[in-house]
Amino acid sequence: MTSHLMSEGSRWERSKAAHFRAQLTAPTLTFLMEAHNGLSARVVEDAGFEGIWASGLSISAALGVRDRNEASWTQVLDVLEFMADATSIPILVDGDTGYGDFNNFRRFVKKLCQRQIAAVCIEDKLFPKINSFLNGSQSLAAIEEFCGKIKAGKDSQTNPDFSIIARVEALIAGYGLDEALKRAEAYHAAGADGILIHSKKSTAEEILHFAAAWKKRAPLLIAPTMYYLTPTDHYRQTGISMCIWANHNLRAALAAMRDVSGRIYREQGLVGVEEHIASISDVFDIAGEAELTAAAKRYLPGQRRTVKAVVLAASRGSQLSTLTADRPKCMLDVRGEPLLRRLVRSLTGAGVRGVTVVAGYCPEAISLPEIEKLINDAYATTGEAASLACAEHKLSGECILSYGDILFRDYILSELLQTPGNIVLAVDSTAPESDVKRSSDLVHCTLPHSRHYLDDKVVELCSISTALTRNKICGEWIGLARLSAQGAAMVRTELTAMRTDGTLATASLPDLFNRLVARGSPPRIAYITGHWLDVNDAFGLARARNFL
Ligand code: SPV
Ligand code: MG
Repeated sequence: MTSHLMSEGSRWERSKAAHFRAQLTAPTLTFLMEAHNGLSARVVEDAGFEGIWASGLSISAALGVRDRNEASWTQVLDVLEFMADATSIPILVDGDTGYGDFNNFRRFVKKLCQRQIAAVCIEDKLFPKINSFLNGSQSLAAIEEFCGKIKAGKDSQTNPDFSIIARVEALIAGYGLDEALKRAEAYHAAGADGILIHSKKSTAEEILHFAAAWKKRAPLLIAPTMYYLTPTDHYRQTGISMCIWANHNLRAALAAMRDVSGRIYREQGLVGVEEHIASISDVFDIAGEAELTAAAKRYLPGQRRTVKAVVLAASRGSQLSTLTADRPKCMLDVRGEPLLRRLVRSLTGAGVRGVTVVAGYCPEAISLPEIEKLINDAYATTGEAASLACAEHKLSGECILSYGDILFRDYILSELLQTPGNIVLAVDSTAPESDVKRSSDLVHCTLPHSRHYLDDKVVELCSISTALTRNKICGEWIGLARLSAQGAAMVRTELTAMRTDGTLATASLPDLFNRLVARGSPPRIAYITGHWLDVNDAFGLARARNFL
């Protein structure tokens, strides 16, 4: 195949195979580490290895079958595809005996090239093979037949850099050095790119004798599973090209899984194992969540921002009487779900990531998996600004600020996210005509709501208070605000100033916004018309039930 006809995939295929071939023919010793699925392959690459041994024993064991060609070649191919997709280093596949005769092998080779596999190793035994360390018949293939298989493979590879390693099993089958050398010579002459000489002895003696007699006629590979005591430098000195650590990830995983399963079974709990196992975020990391986040920023316009949220949910809601005897009002049940869960779902549904809830009254009653909880211990004697100050370290970057007792239609949050400004307050302009509640955060703004769809005049806050003269009221703040990164910094600065001048403990969020107005940094207004509610009393709770 000429290079201009190669697909995008083929060019990458070629580079992994070329990398392997360069390692194979280099005068230095390269190490290949065993992997048996996408995860373990990624672990191998992350550890720093330059190549992977896709072990037949390990892949079989991970699939729950014996290393006797019980897994079909297409099943193995599927595993290899995951491994190749998960990594960028070359993979040498343990191809057993090639899954049949020369014809089966050449089809296998073509498929491996398509799957970006760099090289395959086939052993000179008979199908179905058995693992070299099992007692039982290790019948060798006829030399001529095996040479034909190697030739067929070399003639079929669609990537010129793909390598075929011939594995000599003469020592495993109990033949001597001469038979091993004769076979290696024949396989090399048939076109093998390298020779894997295998041994089940507990010392490296026969391997080192073979290497000395072989005299680097072709690259030599070994898998010192049984003769693991031999210092690695001996292989270097003997001119061995590749050393395969053949099954150690599978064995490590087996021991660890047994240990953790046994312990959880015995202890009927997770406390004992938690600190000994990988964290969930570790699992997300190795699966590549970070790459997806970065890609989403490139490709999804709606996800270019990372917006966090701080929800203030410290108060009991004393007007709710016994309903909040054992929980804060944000945890009141509204049609089968706590208010706060609905709020958090609205936030995450709009793309907000990282919701921090500041609790106070009955903090233990606030338990939602997708939030981070902070506690304002002094909630009984302090106000909203003090609760916000508990989450001060979260006020960096873009941030939604919300009361914990509100519900709103989703479009209101989208509207808020789209309104430019450093600090933007969602203000309901319908409230003054309907039911202005005693405790409402009423706002006076630079302009009333024009209600013209295309009106994009900038409206800013003049003042916010529970007591405004009627002619000044432009609406009610619904308890939802957006802070840009700069807005978050402004709020942090103001909280510090309030702490310094002693007003922080008792201040409300409206107090904070009024201070920003006084400083010449008034929050901006995003007008809305209804479609939200807050829960202050039993009436509010009933409205919440109807709202849904
Ligand atoms: C494998 O890893 O499947 C091998 C090497 O073939 S060994 O098990 O050591 O024979
Ligand atoms: Mg094998």
